[in-house]
Amino acid sequence: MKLTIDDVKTRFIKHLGGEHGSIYASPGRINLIGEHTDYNGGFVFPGAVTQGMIAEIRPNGTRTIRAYSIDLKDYDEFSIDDEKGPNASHFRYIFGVVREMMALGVPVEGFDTAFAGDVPNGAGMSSSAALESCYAFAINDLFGDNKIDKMTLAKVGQATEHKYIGVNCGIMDQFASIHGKKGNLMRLDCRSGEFEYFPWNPQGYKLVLINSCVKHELVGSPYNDRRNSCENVVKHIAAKHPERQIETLRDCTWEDLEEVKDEVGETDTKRAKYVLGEKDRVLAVCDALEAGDYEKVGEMMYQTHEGLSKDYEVSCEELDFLNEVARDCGVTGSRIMGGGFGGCTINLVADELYPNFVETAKAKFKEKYGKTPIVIDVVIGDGSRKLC
Ligand code: GAF
Repeated sequence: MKLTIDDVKTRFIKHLGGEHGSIYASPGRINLIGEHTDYNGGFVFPGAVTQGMIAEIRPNGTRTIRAYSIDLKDYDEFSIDDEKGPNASHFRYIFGVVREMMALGVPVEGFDTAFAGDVPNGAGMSSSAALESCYAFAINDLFGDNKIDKMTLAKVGQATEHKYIGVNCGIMDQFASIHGKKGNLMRLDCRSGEFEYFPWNPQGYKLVLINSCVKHELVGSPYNDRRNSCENVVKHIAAKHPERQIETLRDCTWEDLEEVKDEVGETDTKRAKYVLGEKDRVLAVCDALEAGDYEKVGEMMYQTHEGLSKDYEVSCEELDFLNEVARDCGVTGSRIMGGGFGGCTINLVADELYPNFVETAKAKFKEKYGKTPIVIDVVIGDGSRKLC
């Protein structure tokens, strides 16, 4: 369903009554390369998309939140002072953001809200970050005089995932949702927080997502295990080199890994191996983009897929299949996008190969798995903003 502001406004009055509030939007994201590098202090290369979350919000001064999810047709009311919060995750995201903003000193006084989104759920396009970022941005505007900077707002969303949802994610998704800029990807150094915009206007190529519709769900998934593996490797390397300031895999070398591989075991070694490779690939992709070398960009994307599938083990049969189909169709680059365990592949495809690729991917996938994957053309859009 393509979401319109009018849909949200109509439902807001229907379910919450009274006068209109203000309307805010925040997008989902794609990521060209740099997967599972954010919590390892590395680089990521995301961009916001035009799909996102829209919320209407009206302060109510009652220290409660009255919230209606338009997509799920679900309503709840909860106090902002009761630490427990609501049970349903779609409301917990809002509650977590409110609590984190209050902890930063923002005088939230309660509000009525209705929200809806068109980021496909479970596609690895960060629908939850879109929701968190939308409320963090809106609360800063409505209650906080916009005093909180954007990176801190992104961290509010991340802390919500950690403390209220149980996913120990990195900063990429919330960063991209808040900072997105139409027509631009962003290279973020997750250690320093520095980033730069890269205009994304590849001549002769398109970016397209093929959604396997295998539900990607990071809550309760082995996502946190992957992070623990990386941190375990870092702990062992740091113990051997107290003279160096080793905090994440960003600070570690291939030689360091070689030194601890027997101590940490085969699984953790494989996880770290993927991360060290990915760290270099993001930088290689940036150089290649500057040189207009899309073949190189694509080669790196295939390498990432290989690493995510064989070493990081966050792929699934359907995503590996889509990656193979892309290769067979001559697609320049293809890989799993996002956390993994389902969701989409992201594909860099030459214009002239695009029609054949999407038709072949749909047909072959249907033949093998009995359902048609969803094709999503990537359009890079703006980050969090007030609509009216
Ligand atoms: C998920 C997480 F939320 C991000 O922080 C990131 O780690 C990503 O998986 C993998 O790159 O989207």
